[in-house]
Amino acid sequence: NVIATTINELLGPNAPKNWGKWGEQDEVGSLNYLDAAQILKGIASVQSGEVHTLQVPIGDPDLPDPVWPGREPAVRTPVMDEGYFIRGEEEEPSDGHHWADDKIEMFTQGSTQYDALAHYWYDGKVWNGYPAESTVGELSKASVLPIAERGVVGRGVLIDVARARGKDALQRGETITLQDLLDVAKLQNIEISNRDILLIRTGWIGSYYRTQSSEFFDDWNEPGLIYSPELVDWFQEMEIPNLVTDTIANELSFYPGGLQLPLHCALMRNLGVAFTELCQLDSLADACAADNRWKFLYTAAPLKIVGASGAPVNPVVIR
Ligand code: UVW
Repeated sequence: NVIATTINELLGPNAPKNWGKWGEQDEVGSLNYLDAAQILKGIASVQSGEVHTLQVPIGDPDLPDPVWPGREPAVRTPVMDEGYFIRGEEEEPSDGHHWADDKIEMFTQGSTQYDALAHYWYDGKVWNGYPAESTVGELSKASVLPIAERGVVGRGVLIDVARARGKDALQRGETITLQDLLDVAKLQNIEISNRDILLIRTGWIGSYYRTQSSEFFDDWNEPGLIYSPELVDWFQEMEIPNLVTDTIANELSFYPGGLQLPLHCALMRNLGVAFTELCQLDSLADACAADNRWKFLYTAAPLKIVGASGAPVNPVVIR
């Protein structure tokens, strides 16, 4: 029972990898699984035509955006509005038109977002074996841009762990194992199929908006999926293209022993699984539970930010 002190030690030299699977120049990884057949399966799962958007609001002045420690909530500043005319700070145009403009300052991963595949790494290499030096200044390989240019469309499946545990939300540090995922799928009477986009609900982000509690930011330890070799093998065998959750980090924030975010390394860096984080899944989950249909068309178009480590997105689900 050796306690790993580094990610490299935890995952080991034979950690499963999809490097090279889609060529030496690939920058979108497991999203390659989302071919035309998967898109048609997604479309075929639409029955009621109802739409759910999964993004949290950006820049609410009354409730700071939930962000990872070290990041700051977005700040929106109005740079033009009627006030400028009232205060005489803007000359009155001769044709009488007035207008509003805003600017926004935010972390590219400071809201619901797609991570670039080169967002997180260990051992000097990012996704597909590109050198860590390719991240200096901007991500010249596997930035979020190729994901944004591609777009993400496929069949999604929601695994509602919070509901299965009879809770509004999991607690800090509460774990989800592979067996838990499979058990909840069984309880929901569904099968997770190969190449499904996997959405996991913990209720965590929903609880922030429900309670509006500043304690949310204390004692940082989000609930979520916990690393195990079986879990990583399962993701690889199932060809899961995209993991979507309602937590900021998509996994238990600290692995027992203190390692931070090993699944970012095992799934994103090694297998090329796209990460969509910080979603609001509560209304989608209520709708799925109401008619016991947990599969749907999932679409997402992150913003095309050149060289960025992530980009805000408002995923749209159609049931
Ligand atoms: C970190 O980068 C720490 O987290 P995330 O991938 O959740 O943005």
